[in-house]
Amino acid sequence: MANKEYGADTIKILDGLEAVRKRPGMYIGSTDKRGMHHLVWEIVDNAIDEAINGHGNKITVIINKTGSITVKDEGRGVPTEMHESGKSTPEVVYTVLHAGGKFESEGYKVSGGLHGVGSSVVNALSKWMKVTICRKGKVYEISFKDGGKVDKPLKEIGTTRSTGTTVEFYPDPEIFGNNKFSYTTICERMQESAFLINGLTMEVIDEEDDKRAEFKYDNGLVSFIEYINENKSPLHKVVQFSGEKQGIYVDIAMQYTDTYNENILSFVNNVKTIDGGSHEVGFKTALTKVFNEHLKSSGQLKGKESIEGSDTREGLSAVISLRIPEDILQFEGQTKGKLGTPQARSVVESLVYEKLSFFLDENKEASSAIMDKTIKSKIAREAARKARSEARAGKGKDKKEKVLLGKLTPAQSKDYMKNELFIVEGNSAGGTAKSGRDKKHQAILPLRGKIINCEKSTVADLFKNEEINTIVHAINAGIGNEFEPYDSNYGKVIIMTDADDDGAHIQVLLLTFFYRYMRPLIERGMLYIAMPPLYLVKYGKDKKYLNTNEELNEFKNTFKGNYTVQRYKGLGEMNADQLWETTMDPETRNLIRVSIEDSILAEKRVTVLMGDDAEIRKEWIEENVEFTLEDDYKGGK
Ligand code: 0R9
Repeated sequence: MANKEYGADTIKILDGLEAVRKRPGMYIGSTDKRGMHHLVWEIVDNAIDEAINGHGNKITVIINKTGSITVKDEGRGVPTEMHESGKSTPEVVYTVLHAGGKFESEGYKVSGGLHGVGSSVVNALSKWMKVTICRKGKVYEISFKDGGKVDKPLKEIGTTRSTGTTVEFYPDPEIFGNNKFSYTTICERMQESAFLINGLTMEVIDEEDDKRAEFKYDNGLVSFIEYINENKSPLHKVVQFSGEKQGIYVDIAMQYTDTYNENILSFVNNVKTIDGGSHEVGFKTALTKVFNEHLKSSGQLKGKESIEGSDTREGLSAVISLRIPEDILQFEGQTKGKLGTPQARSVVESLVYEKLSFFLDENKEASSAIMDKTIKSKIAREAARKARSEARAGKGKDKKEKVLLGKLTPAQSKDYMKNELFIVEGNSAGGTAKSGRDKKHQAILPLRGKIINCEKSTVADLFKNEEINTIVHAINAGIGNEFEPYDSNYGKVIIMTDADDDGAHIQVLLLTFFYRYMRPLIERGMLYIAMPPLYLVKYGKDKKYLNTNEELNEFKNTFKGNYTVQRYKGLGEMNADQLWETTMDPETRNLIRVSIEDSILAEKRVTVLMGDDAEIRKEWIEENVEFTLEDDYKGGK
């Protein structure tokens, strides 16, 4: 770059890109793995816009071996003409902040909205970027380096019969460290987009792990619901309706199954609204209203009887997809995952009210199955409420204290987010953990009885389960729809079980519970699994804890001299000091943070593995689980 002279315009542009590099969080939310994937969504969204506008119906994403990523569309190609500034249009699009808007024709920007920050932001945060454009019979290329500086200006490099734009970029390691792109995360997002945009083919290729997936659906949201409910038993065919009011276009599909949980997914301009918002409120309000009216007119509800919203959503899977013009688009919340636009509420509410009432009147069989389920939910909910209030009224003590008395050993600090709750398998390990812990910040809750499989239980059964009740009261942040992770008594909830089959079983039951009833705890990264070591090896006066069979093999292969190996089967085999040192001390322990990488897949897994249908479970295990002998490493068969 030596001696290169910049004009005033160029300096302004570089200042703009530099501002992005100084404060990436302002543009893409964060510089972790999630932020790095935002770069991909940004470029993919531009490709989707072109497809929605009717140009090209296939988008390909390639995770390259080198760590760069390629996004390719088959649209018209970014215009290559000279811009009035004397630069080529692609140079402007990829270096000027918010340049896209200046070229936009009306209604251009259809996808995005959540981020929608522009391709230049991706360029600013990349070590290098290369854009290849096939347009009007010719191939053009332009490349950038070091956060958006032009490396080679736009140049015609050949001829072609195809059209489209290909963007390849390498996120700057100075900003994103050595984070890697996740095939699963990208697949989830591409599959979602394929569901939301009829006929669009989304291809994902992982060159590093030699994996490939293609998603294309011709029945839009109906296909989406069929996919979500694949392993469940539906009560009726998928209901789908769409309509437009006040410039807001609404598309909804829904179906009830014989399960107990609700699964509502919502999207705005093809981006998931993870925290819901006005559209979901409108949907739920309409559901409650329609169901109450329907049940009153059929005589299933009498006088002042009514059902609550939650009754109408037991076993419901629904996808709500909105297109909202940019000028009235508002997002709220810490991660901007909640739709604010107030009109969305009334538009969705009136549409759902009208169409769902019609559907229920016209489809007697489906409506009676759905209404029966709702009434059952109401009865179960009232029974649970009664049981709870009787338990409370019976004894003088405050309910929460009573439930926790003699079970929870609390932490002393009132700095809740710094506190940790260890849910420990068994009383004896609980006792060891109690003496080994850091009293200030660590609380211990030993589990005595069995945890209920909440995938096979109603909410009412759940409240009758003492262990679950204790956990709910200890965390003290509500449950189900009312769960609020920021009210939690603990910043970390840590499941600590033995490293054996029973321990794994308890883990799965607890994870199912947290997934179904305290999911935001997982989404906010507050749920962990403790990893007690598997082995203690002693040599001379020294000792070492080993966490896996691989570590043990490595030790055996490299250590010269005498040693003994002790296999820990249970937490109870360790004394308090050992448990602290290996599993509880924040300085030395290993924790696994529980996360949901692919939420739809997670939903399906929980249904298959924890649900009623043993046949599907057997099939899944046969297809997906590799059986190995635990003691294989001994090689002593
Ligand atoms: C692989 C990722 N794809 C893109 O980023 C992409 C942007 C883009 C595009 C147009 C077509 N395809 C695209 N792919 C386009 C073309 C025309 C008009 N508008 C958009 C046209 O042929 O007239 N553009 C997005 C912004 C712009 N082009 C520009 F106009 F600002 F340059």
